[in-house]
Amino acid sequence: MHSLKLIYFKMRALAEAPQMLMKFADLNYEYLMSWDYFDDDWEMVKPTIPFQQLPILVVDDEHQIAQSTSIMRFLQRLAGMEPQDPVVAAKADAILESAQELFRPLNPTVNFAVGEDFESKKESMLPELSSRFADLERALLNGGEQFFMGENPIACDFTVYHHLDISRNLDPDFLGQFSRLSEFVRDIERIESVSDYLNSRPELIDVKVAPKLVINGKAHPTGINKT
Ligand SMILES: N[C@@H](CCC(=O)N[C@@H](CS)C(=O)NCC(=O)O)C(=O)O
Repeated sequence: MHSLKLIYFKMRALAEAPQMLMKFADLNYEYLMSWDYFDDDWEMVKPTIPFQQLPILVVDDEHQIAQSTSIMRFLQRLAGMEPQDPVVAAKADAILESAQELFRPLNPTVNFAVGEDFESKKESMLPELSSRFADLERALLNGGEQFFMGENPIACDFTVYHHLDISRNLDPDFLGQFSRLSEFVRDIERIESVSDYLNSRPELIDVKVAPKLVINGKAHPTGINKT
């Protein structure tokens, strides 16, 4: 078994899907803030890691895997959840990449933007969000299964879930326009190991006012620095 350490910041963003997958697949891991793992400020750490951004997954205290979708594919392989048919695997990848493209500007806006800036970013991203959500809804309907690639969730499902979930912090009513996606979200949330994770993760509060994560009972401003 590999030792797994997921390194990230104080944000509800790219560390969600890998943690959901690891909980679902019962893979042991540690989640560490950048400053706790590297014992240094981000500006010192940044130039020393593969693509100068987080998350990274540190495997066996030796290998640093960068890029969220690479991390998801690696974890999926470790967990034996990877589709064996190359065509199915490629279609799953297309879902994964299409969901990952929702990251920006959705996640930074929810985690950091406030006031007028939040509202204007929200208004300008809604058409693009609407189009991509419609694509994902169609993929689910055409697949005719409970999850994107069958009766069990795999990497792409957790990545899609995260971006649908965080859209509710942008606009609580938006996801509801997509009934099949809403059903998908409920199905993911019904999985016990996943709901345990969702219910115990740091709460994201004061979105669009002064966003914070409540970690061990203390509210910390979202960000890349130790507080
Ligand atoms: N393509 C990367 C994007 C990673 C990314 O944008 N990371 C941000 C945090 S969400 C980051 O490291 N920001 C600090 C910086 O760029 O200096 C992925 O999918 O993992």
